[in-house]
Amino acid sequence: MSFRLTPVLTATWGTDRSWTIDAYHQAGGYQALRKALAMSPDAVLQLVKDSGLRGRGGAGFPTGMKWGFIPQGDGKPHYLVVNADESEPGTCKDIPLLMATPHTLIEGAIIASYAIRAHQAFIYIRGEVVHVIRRLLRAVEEARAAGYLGRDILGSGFDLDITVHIGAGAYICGEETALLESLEGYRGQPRLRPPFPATAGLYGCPTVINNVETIASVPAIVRGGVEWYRSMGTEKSPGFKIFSLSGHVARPGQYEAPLGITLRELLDAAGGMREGHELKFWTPGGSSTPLFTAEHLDVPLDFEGPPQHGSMLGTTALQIFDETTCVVRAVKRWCEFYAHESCGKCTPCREGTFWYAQIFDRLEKGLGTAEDIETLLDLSDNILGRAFCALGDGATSPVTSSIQYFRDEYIAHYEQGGCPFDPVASTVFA
Ligand code: L3W
Repeated sequence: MSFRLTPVLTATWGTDRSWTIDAYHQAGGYQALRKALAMSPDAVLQLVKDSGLRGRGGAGFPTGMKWGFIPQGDGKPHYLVVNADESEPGTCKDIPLLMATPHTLIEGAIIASYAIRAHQAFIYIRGEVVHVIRRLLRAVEEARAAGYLGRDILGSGFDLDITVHIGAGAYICGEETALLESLEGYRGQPRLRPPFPATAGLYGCPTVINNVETIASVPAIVRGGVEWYRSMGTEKSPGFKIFSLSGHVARPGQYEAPLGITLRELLDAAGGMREGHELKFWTPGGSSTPLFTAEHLDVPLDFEGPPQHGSMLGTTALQIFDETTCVVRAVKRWCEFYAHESCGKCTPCREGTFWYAQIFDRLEKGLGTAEDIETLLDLSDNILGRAFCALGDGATSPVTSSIQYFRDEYIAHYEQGGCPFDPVASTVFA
């Protein structure tokens, strides 16, 4: 079922020692770097702009435009920061990429740094993934030993070093400005934007922050060219993307496909729902995007999103749930996550996510009331657009969309005095 799959980033996953520099060289690795260093930094930037590559961290912001915001000739140091703090619920693409082919990220980071004229890059990686950190550190050492990092890279006159910085396991540090605070040694809490990092980022200097998958896509674009890249995906969301399917599917895993593919097609590739079960609801991009149902099976998965949601594609973490799942319990778990991970800086998010968790707990225990649904919607109105960063907004997505599609299930919780799914749900969520 590979008719719509486009393995580029994932092409060598599962092959013998794919993470080593030797295997990466054999697959054509670091040729893009040679090509890029033979171009001017501005030409590399223009190529990425023309490709239409969009950020893979959740917002889909045009990568070339972001790089183009970095002022040139300003006399300040410029920095590249790679956001490897993957922690959005269901999101599991960056960590496997770093395990399988860390050199793709390193090569992309060198090319990106060259384009924005940065001489220091940081990879901010979450602290829990010790095995990934070890592999990444080893790969950076290999790249340095091969002359791809350090002074006068491949005789080009360009100097760059990469520092791997290990975070301490806070979801908020995936928010770009909280990440910068953490990198500078402060408590990870978001900064007010503007100024955006592109003008005042790390240590107040112009900084590009991109997700792992965004930067890892760059070498293929440099090698393959704009036309090749744009031959995949849609006009406004070109190229390929790793879609992570988890939950009640026959073959969960990573499926690299053109943007604009649908869940129906991805499910075909993944062997369908687990046997004997039906799709009930799913997340198109982690828990911070609105839930979808079976009626959205043919929605193109691109960054435009369906107009009725004004939604983003998020991190393409497709969590698939069948009819055995209690939607209220699933949303409760996400709300507990947001309440736990809220940094507490702003009241709407700190208090709102705490209230969410309390109300869902009541509903699940059979202590809910008829007012709870309206209270949840009212709370959502007071968080959305009023929180300091995207964490609060994201928390409202599963709440409001689940009430939109499954209001009856909420009503059943307080009318029947508890979770109608309890006997099954206790095994599903064990
Ligand atoms: C300069 C301007 N730069 C925007 C830059 C900005 C940022 C990028 C996108 O949140 C979403 C969030 C989560 N001058 C600029 C500018 N920029 N205007 O463009 O910015 P923005 O504000 O649209 O989004 P964001 O703050 O980066 C990201 C959602 O992703 N999400 C969660 C993802 C979680 C992970 C993870 O665990 N790894 O990725 C899932 O949906 O809710 O809405 O760089 O500086 N005028």
